Amino acid sequence: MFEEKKAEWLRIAESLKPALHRETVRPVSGMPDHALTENESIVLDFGTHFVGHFTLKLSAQGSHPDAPAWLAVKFCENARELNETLDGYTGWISKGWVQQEQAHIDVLPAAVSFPRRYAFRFVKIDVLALSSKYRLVIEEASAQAVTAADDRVPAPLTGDQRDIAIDRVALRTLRNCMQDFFEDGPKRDRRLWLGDLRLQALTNSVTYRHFDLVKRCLYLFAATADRDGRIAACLFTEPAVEADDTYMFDYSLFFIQTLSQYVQASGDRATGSDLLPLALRQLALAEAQFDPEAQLIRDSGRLGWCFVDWALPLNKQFCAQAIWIACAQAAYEMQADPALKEKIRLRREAARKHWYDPARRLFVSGAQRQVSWASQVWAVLSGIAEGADAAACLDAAAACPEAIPMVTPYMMHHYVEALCRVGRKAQARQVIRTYWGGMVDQGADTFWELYNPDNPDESPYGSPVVNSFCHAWSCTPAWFLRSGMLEENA
Ligand code: RAM
Repeated sequence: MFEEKKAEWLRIAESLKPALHRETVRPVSGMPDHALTENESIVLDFGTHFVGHFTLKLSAQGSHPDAPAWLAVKFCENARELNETLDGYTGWISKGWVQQEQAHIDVLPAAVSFPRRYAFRFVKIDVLALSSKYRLVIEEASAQAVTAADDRVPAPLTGDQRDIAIDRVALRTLRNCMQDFFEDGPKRDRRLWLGDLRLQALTNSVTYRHFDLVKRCLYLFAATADRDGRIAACLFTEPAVEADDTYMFDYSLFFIQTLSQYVQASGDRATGSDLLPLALRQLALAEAQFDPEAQLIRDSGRLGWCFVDWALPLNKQFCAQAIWIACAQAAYEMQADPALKEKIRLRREAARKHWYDPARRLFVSGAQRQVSWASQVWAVLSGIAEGADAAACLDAAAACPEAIPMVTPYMMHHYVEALCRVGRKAQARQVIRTYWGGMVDQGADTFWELYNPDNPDESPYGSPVVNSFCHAWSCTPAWFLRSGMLEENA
């Protein structure tokens, strides 16, 4: 399916590969004022978060170097990482992501270019070995910082100082994830994920307005759909464009919303019509997950079958139904199909009937009738919760201590959107100031993948050492603050 289109879709995607803006940046502090001896350590501070390639210019002082200089170099997105170690790491994702290098420099003076592209503010250099006959001079440290974003495009935000500070960090987050495509995080996974793209595209539409980059990403997903037309949750572009073999119920469906938002924001109807059949195919494929009699989605025990949030105990059944409804609604708005409208109505009704707990005024999920914040948020965003029940279910989650909490800024984005939807604009603004503002208070230059104010070690991977601290899906305060969403009359 769509096989005959894919070569052309890939050609379009590749023709939109962006030219990167390059800038040479240097540390604002930490450059040593003396020659280093063995076992000394320094920390270079570049003043804010950058993504780029790092070079050291080194020379020797004393006798002619009679042994290599051996350095350990660690790149850290925030100060906390400076003291983290990989000793005893037992997490389930690769520790290969951690940005640590070792270099042996046989001949001095030398210009040493480090092999990877790094995401960092701080660079820690440990002198592991020299010899007693010479000392090491760091003549220069610099990085070639890269981004596809044009910093001149976003208008400055005016108004409240805390909002301005949050917006600045949100912009930096998005900008540093804008590379050859919209990466989820420039430290990890450096990949194009659909759930992240959707929120990046939204924020991009009111900030950098790099619509060609969004278009490129939509076509990358289109070109890598499988033989059934199913869109992968994420894809790689190196060494060649290829879908990951990870499929998530919600991420495939979000192709529809991402396409519809892109067409609305950019006015590019041609892309809308070109990709609409593939977008609608995601709805058709989702049918296999439904019980057609009950109009209810079947639950699945497969870990990660539907993402929603990184709260591991979260039951996804209710949210999956709600996300299907929200995406079907977006499809209906692109192409009014009465049969789809009726299906949406039936599925909203079925969800209310099976999962609403009228005594507690909230929605439950799964065989265990689990209560979570995520279910209430998606009940609102999908229109399953109607009228006064919508705000009431959000309040009910707050009043229910056993409700599974939200752990990612990604999920918090949906919560803020739900608050706006029920007219709680002041509360939505407050959540942004407290939650994202909480990261700013802790010195964030870019927003993090995970943030649980009650647990600084929150990580679904087994250790925060592999967490990403510049993560695409956290950039949406700039969208809330700039789109007018938070205005009382919007
Ligand atoms: C993680 C990444 C990515 C996200 C997926 C579901 O691997 O943080 O951003 O979209 O999970």
